[in-house]
Amino acid sequence: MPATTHVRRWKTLALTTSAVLVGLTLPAVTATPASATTTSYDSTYYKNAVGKTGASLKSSLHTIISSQSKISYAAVWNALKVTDQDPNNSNNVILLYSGVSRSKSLNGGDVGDWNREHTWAKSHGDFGEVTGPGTDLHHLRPADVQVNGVRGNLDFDNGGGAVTNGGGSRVDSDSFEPRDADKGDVARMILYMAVRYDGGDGFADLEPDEKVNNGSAPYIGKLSVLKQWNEQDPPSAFEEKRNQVIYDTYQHNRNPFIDHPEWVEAIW
Ligand SMILES: [Ca+2]
Ligand SMILES: [Ca+2]
Repeated sequence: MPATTHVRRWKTLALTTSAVLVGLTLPAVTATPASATTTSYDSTYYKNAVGKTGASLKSSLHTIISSQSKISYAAVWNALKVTDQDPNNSNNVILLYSGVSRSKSLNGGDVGDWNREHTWAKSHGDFGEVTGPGTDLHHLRPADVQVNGVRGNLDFDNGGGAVTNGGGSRVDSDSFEPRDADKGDVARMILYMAVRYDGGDGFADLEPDEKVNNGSAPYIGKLSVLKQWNEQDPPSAFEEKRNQVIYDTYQHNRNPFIDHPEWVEAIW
């Protein structure tokens, strides 16, 4: 799909309002140029990236998002209780892959608990749990202990059998498919990691590729599927709020693909 489908709702409303005010016919959304995707950060946070494409855009975004605060792995527990709070129940968090709402107090390692899922599996590049990619909230999510175990370090692809209590997620011998509502989230988290970590800070250069069975290589596949998922499941209010909380409270950097999902196609 073209990037023009990603026009923000408020932008469409603004067009509607101005069109009504001057008595003109509302322009079709499909006629809006791709550059119409705008955020309030374009003239500030993203000012050195706006207008670029390809390797130049990726490089600019790397520089921008690498300026950040970092937290310890122990501190991730409490951070996730804020970033992933259930909008309808402040005692709970929403779990990745299953969509289940579960008590914040059930964080741990037992059956029925939730734990800290590394969407970019930590073995792919072997960055572990030291402060760095292993503690980067932009790809860490609460997940059910057992569902997290099923995902393991699998690459992402379509297909497989239903994951038990997985909310519609699927798994086979070499890949994991999140439920539909998490597909775009996963794609944007993986691609954030690829841009953020380029090998210059003592950690591996993380990159997406077209394979499954990447094992311990610093790659995650499949890129073509992640690109589809980014289009299929655009950023939700939950995902945008999470990005904002990480920016405001914890790391002071943003996931550019939540703000500008069309930048996925502009780079890859
Ligand atoms: Ca989503
Ligand atoms: Ca990289």
